[in-house]
Amino acid sequence: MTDFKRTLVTAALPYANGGVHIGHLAGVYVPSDIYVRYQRLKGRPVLFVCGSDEHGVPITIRARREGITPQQVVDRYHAIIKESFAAFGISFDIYSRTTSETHHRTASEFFRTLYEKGEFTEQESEQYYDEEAKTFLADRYITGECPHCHNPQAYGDQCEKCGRDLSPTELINPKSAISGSQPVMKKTKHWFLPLDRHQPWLTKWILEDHKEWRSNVYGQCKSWLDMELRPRAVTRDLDWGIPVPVEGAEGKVLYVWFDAPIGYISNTRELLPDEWQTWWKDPDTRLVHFIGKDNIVFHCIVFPAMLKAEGSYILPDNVPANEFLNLEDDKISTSRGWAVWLDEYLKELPGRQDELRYVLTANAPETKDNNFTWRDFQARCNNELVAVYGNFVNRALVLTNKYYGGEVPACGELTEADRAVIEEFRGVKAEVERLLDAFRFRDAQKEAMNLARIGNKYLADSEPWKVVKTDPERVKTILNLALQLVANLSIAFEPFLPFSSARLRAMIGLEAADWARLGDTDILPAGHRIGQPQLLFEKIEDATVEAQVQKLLDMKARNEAAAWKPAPVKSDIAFEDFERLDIRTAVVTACEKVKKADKLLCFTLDDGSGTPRTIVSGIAQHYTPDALVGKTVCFIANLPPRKLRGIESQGMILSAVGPDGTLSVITTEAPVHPGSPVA
Ligand code: B3M
Ligand code: ZN
Repeated sequence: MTDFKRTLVTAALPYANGGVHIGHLAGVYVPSDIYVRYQRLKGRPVLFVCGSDEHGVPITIRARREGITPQQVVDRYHAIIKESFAAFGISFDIYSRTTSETHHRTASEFFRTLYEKGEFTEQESEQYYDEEAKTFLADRYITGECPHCHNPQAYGDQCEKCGRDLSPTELINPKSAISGSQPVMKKTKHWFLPLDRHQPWLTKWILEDHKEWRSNVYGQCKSWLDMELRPRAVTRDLDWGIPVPVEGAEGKVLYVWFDAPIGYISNTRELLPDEWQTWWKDPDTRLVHFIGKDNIVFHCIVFPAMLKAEGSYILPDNVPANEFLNLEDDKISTSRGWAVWLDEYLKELPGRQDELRYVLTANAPETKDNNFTWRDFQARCNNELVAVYGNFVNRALVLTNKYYGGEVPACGELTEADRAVIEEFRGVKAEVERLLDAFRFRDAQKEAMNLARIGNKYLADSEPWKVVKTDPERVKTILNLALQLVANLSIAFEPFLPFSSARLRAMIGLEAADWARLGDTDILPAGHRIGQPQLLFEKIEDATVEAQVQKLLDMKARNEAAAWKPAPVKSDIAFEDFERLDIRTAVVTACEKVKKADKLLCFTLDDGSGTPRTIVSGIAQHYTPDALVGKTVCFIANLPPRKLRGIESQGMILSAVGPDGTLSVITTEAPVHPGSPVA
């Protein structure tokens, strides 16, 4: 690691068709920010580039849906995203965007270079074309019946009902989502990056030269390479994107995943117009891509193949991709609204950025998916940040103000216990650095938190508030050491918790976070004056957490209601068939759970015949036994009796399926005689 002259860090370019949520922060942006802050603190030359990814079909779909232009969509979200990152202290050196002029120029030049070097193959294929709208249709713009589950609203790339991946030609009765017309197949030419040609060197470069990559990254690359790489289209028939800069490519744009990674280069070029090539072409640069696991193939196989084909660029040295973060045990989903959006978090929990940075790092999905719950967020804030870190700092500063008017007391004779504590916290620096250099941010933060645990224990064991009565000189040494520990904490936590670290340094009158001083026991000299202590962290109250959980549940219910579509109507039946059905009402006179059957209830009904009727129904998860007693229900009377768990059931009680699968029995709007026919 140390034989590079500089480190170029990129963070995945977020799509500008929505905000950023805690999954993005946990997966990419907090880890990359920790890493870059640490490099800067070590005095190592480092550049941190990112920007909005503003092309691609999802953006055009949102634009159509909202009746605005794609540019208006990306302008809105580029601003929201940029502001959210700044508010969370994600310290990019540049946050630009792929609709910038510099990016269009850089991506076009990049494509032309590969084109002129013959690095592309050209292939003609057939694609659905909308003759009314006069445009080729991207997969997402074609809808039709899913061949597997017959969902009438499946998309050309996927059926969201059964989850199957589809190709447009598999859809039954395909329709254009633009004009609604039946699309036709039309020939079209595209350019391909022949990844198969790059298979030999990619295999060696990854599987032999980069065994040190994280196991989840290495494993995914290996499975792609084992499947034999195939040519990948780098152009699309779309009107939103970077026009393909060659003759005969009218109406075509660069595929978004071709242009987006070049965004890292153009952002660097925008930041350093004269030096960007040193950062991207000098082998003394170490290139590190921070991404989520869904982007591994683009950053470890496709983009390196592009860079290699162009010929003058360096290749990534490491790609520490994180796995996914779930939210309250469910996948984060922007379409279902199941997410904690940064801009909303900032409004609802103002000034709590470090708490979220801390918890997302403590739970970081570094090698496997992990889960965020608001209860765990509250527990970690209250039991770790407040009760350990904040409490230690507060006690050290309060006692120093109380006994010495805020002046750091001189350190006297050290006891064995003092030396042991100094030994312990001197070891923290090397361990934090080893872990950060290995991209192990969870463990590194835990190690930094150890400093606070050491401090807390030191004060609890040495009890200066008691010793002051009998040996005031001793207390000076205790508090001097405690204050050195506090100063060390304000430096050690700088990469992880920049906001509270700055606040703490202001409280103790420490100018800057000088990483070289980490581990020292003379950072605050005797006589140095500290300020008045304020609480470094405030407790997270139950009400705050309950409100956030309720907000998620409300959002989920709203989205499910909005997304709900009735099943297609079954094929017609003859009226006579309907007349053969004997549906009538009855009053529930008794109900009990069926033993050893958690879904079944056994109803006794008065159906007006004078003989009680027994019906077993699978609604025990939706009704308690006594909930329907006395109520009118509708049932099918002329089904043959059937034995369920040894009980003869004479009919079927009718119910409808509610929003989240709950069942609701069918009843009458006004009282009727039991046994009244339902028509
Ligand atoms: N825009 C983000 C994603 O797939 C994608 C990353 C581009 S990085 C060059 O969620
Ligand atoms: Zn389906």
